[in-house]
Amino acid sequence: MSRYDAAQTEPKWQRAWDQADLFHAERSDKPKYYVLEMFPYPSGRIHIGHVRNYTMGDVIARYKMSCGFSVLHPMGWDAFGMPAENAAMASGGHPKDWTYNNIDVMRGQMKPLGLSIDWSREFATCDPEYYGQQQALFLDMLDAGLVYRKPAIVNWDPVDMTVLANEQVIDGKGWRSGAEVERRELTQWAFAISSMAEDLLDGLKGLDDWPEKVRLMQENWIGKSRGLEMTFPLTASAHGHDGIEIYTTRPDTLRGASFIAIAPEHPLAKALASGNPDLAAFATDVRKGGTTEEALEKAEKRGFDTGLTVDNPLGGTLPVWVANFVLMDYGTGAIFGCPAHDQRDLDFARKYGLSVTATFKPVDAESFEIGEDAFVPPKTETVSYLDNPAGVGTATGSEGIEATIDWAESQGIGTGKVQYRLRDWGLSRQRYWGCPIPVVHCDACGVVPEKKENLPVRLPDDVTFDVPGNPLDRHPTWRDVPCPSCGAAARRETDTMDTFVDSSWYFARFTAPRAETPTDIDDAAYWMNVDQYIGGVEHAILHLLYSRFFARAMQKTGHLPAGTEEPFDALFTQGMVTHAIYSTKDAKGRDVYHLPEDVDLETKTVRATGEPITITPPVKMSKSKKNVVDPMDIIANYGADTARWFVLSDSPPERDVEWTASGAEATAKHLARVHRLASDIERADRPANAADADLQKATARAIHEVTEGIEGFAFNKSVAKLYEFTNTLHKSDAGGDARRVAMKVLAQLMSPMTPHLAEEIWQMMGGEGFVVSAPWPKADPALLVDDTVTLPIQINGKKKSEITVAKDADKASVEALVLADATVQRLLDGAAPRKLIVVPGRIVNVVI
Ligand code: ANZ
Ligand code: ZN
Repeated sequence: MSRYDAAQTEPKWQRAWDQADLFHAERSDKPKYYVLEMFPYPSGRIHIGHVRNYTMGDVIARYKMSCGFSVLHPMGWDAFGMPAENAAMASGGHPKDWTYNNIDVMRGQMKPLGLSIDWSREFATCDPEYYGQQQALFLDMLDAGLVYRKPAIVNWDPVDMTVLANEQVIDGKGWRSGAEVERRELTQWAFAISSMAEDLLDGLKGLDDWPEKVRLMQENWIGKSRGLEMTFPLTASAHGHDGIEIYTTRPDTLRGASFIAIAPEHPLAKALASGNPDLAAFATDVRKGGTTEEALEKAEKRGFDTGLTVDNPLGGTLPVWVANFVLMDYGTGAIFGCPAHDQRDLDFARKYGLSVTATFKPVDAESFEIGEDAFVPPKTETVSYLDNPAGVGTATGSEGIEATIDWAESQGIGTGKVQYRLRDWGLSRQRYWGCPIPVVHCDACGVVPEKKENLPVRLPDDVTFDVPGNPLDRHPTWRDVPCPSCGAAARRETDTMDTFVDSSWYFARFTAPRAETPTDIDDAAYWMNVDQYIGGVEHAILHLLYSRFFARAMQKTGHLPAGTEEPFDALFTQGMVTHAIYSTKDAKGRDVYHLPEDVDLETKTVRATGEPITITPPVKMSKSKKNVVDPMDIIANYGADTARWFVLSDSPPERDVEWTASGAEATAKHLARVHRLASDIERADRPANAADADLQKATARAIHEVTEGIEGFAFNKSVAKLYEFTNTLHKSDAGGDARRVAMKVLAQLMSPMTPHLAEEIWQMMGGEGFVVSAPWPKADPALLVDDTVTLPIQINGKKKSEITVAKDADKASVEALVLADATVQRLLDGAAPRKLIVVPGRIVNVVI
């Protein structure tokens, strides 16, 4: 019998599956199952994280297929985005060529993994057939008021004269020009996602099969809070403003207010700046540094005293400042600062010498003073109010807030208001490689939607990237078109859509990828929702929130049937694949990293130079640390089944798994051993005997536990059980027939994880058809009943030990076993027990 040769076996079965068109998803009268892994960005090569992600999906898909479901398991490409444009800028090619080449390469790398994907449904989001339908969807959403135009702040690179994405702003500077980035106001398209904030929050409650942490992240992102809106009248009105409206979530700190701060873009600030060059200069200056949350968070607190004051309804006046940390697009763009209970306000107050007054203190504090740290207890904590306008004494923050809102409303100085952190989703991007926004700007008609029959609005191919900025802006024959409404000369919108749009509805498109409309409602009704969605936790906020918004929007515009507003029934976020880091130091003491294949782990040295290496504990694989393994190398060396089995073993799927060369080696050996065992069993012809029953029981247990592991997303447990069952089968003295039956079951149980080897063994054992098409084995419940029982041993009334005995063991043999128990022997210390009472099936009592 020849050795197991994955290199020859795996392609053979892949061809056979292809020829049988086994994974073609079809609507049928069978129950359906839709399993989806987050589709990849075509960066150029697949990495081991992809392998883990797709293998998990494949386990589910193959398992469900065997369980008799009509399975949809598609794959596509999240293909628009900046890296393609960057590559074009760096090496002169075209983003389209770069992208489609990468897709070809990655598809070619994915196929050898033997995934049960319906490749006939494949699409890339940069296919005009896809983005054309996205444009149709956009127009319907425009019609429904779900997308609109509004002024928005963007990162502006003053040297390259272009808008930058947040990730193109590095330390406040443009990534290409190195110029200090400014914030600029432009008119941008936005999806009205905040109008659905309450519904998006509410929907989270029903998502029982989502990780709790993801639901929490969504909840925090939506950020519902109740606060108070109130106006502080200006002591003397200025530029037509009589007062400043603020929003606060801590009205209970009103007595500690020491200043009013408004955003640099606040209408009052703008009006003041027009007559005050110093303020204008201040506003320009603080605009530098970009719009990223991180940049705003890190930026030093800076203010400009306007000299104006407001009257505080609680008495006295407060100065009005313009401050860089107040955002125009949140609340009212104005706040009152209470330094005692907000760190940001405290830093600001200390810097500019503003007063600090506490409004509450810890309940047990005798003396209380604010130093460098603001006192910011959670709202649920009980505090002692020092001076609350509503007369609150000792209460939780939430109680204090509610009471103060009620009081403010009764006094007519403010109104309670629910506020969400969630902003509308700005989708305009000033770049080429994205889905064109299908509208035309006409001087006479304004913004005119492109006619649906003219979709897709295709990206022009003849563009160059030798000058910064968006090539669509300088492409006259593409840009200049007649107005679809009046026919006058007009201009196409040259902004394209945020690539998050592309990934917000692809799961729906997979249900009818060639439809002439965004979806086919019957197909969507059959296949939706996604039963199991699998992906990285890095997409736990935006991608999932946007998809949930799109599902609702698509329902409103008739593209999805009822019941799909939560499109992902179950979500699983898998852990990463990690690897140790190997490094040495160069002459200057800097770290030099080495690829795993370049080091000898036995001598802990670099192969080429013999230098000793330092080994740093495993972390996420990254090219910069060279702690990477290429899945293609693994497949070339050991085969896909080894890679698949390894990434599922050892760690629970939600945790990180450490890739080691020795682990891969051991996996390959194990799989070869399973194959050898199958060869032995194929030939062996031992007669039926007493060991058959034990093997049958072990088989039933294996079916039960492997199935439980798959159903419960604990693939590592299934893998562990399969190791154990293989050993049992290896050692079993059962007859040839019993062993063949057990081996067939082993092949079936391994099939979701190592499909190629499983097909091979299934065939050797004379299985009919493909193992993946064979019905999933069922464990005979009678064989699962445990026929042993564990009895506690009480000594003088206290439980001291326990024994496991056969259920039908007689009293005498139980007594003998009790007396042989190590703990009992130690406590008896050679003496005989005064009494020994066995209650069969329940307990053993010993009196000494
Ligand atoms: C007074 C106050 C006192 C505040 C205190 C906090 C602590 P959340 O809860 O996240 O919604 N705020 C309001 N609008 C803002 C804006 N446009 N830019 C920057 N900050 C703004 O945050 C609401 C709190 O953030 C509000 O409550 C306000 O400061 C600030 F001891 O008002 B607070
Ligand atoms: Zn017109």
